[in-house]
Amino acid sequence: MTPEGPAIPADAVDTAVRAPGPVSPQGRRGRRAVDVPDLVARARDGEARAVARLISLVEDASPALREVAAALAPHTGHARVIGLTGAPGVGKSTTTTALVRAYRTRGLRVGVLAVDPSSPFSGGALLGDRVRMQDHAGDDGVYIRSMASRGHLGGLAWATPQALRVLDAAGCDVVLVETVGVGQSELEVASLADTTLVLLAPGMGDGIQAAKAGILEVADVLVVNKADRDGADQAVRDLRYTLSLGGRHDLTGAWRPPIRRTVAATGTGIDALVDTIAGHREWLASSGEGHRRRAVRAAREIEAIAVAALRARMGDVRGSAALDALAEQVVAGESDPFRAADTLLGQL
Ligand SMILES: Nc1nc2c(ncn2[C@@H]2O[C@H](COP(=O)(O)OP(=O)(O)O)[C@@H](O)[C@H]2O)c(=O)[nH]1
Ligand SMILES: [Mg+2]
Repeated sequence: MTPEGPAIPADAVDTAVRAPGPVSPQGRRGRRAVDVPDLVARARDGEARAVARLISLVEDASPALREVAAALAPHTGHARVIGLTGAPGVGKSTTTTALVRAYRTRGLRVGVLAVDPSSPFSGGALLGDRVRMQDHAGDDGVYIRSMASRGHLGGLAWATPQALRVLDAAGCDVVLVETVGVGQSELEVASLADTTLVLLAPGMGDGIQAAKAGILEVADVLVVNKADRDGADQAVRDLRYTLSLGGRHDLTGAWRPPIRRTVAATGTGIDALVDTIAGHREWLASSGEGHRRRAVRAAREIEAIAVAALRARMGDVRGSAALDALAEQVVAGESDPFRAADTLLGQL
């Protein structure tokens, strides 16, 4: 990570304008040249290894990234993206597992992106959760990927939308994105998802605390999980009260986030949750909000890529004669830094 922000390798965003550097054309890991159209075709046929390879390419910001993005684009826009966020331990992974089962029962193809370093999902396999996910092992209608490997939020913010595109193009009907609700990540998952589920559990931070954390603001559906435990009714009451205090949901015609109780560990309430998610999806379509969210999402992605490209070009400018000359003008009082910056931007 650079002081300016997430480190997006310059070759990922700016291959068209940069001369080939010391990096080998095969990529930083010295891999064989990538046959992108073949990979995309195989991923669309449901070949898990091709999906994995494509996600790795976008995650590692491979030089093939641009070609991958272009090849995927015509096949994207189908998957509905469901984000799950909440404090560690509330049951996000368990709920994700239960939702996978529910959607598979409905015959849908499901992708899972676990953007949570503590998640039991890893590399398409499950580490700590084998029993519950056993029924999905070897099921080619499910693709599970942990995004924890990059380790820092900036990298995940960059890689996650790209990984989503891969799963979308690979024919997933539903993509579940699990993000641990700390810091900025719940806001990021909300910006990625069509429908955001905020999970709470009795005794694990009540509704008011959640509101303080701003987490309710991003909720399309509130899930009180571990409803088998004492305090679930109180948690629901707290949430209702907090929601009644208003916020964005007060606007007429706005979606009012329903509160659902689940026992993810046993599957209780999961079918009702699936119905609620479907209801939200209908509202997204009828209100136009669904399209608006996707447009905002795309705009943010473009912005992030453009800013990274600009940074890469600034890197080339740093220490250049043109910048030195502008600096001398500012030192001499012949120019001011704003005018000089305009000049510099004009030269990029
Ligand atoms: N009693 C009870 N325990 C649950 C329920 N759902 C999950 N758990 C347990 O809570 C712990 C944390 O669950 P996990 O899904 O890993 O939470 P995450 O950190 O939010 O992903 C695990 O031990 C689960 O077995 C539930 O509905 N009831
Ligand atoms: Mg988890």
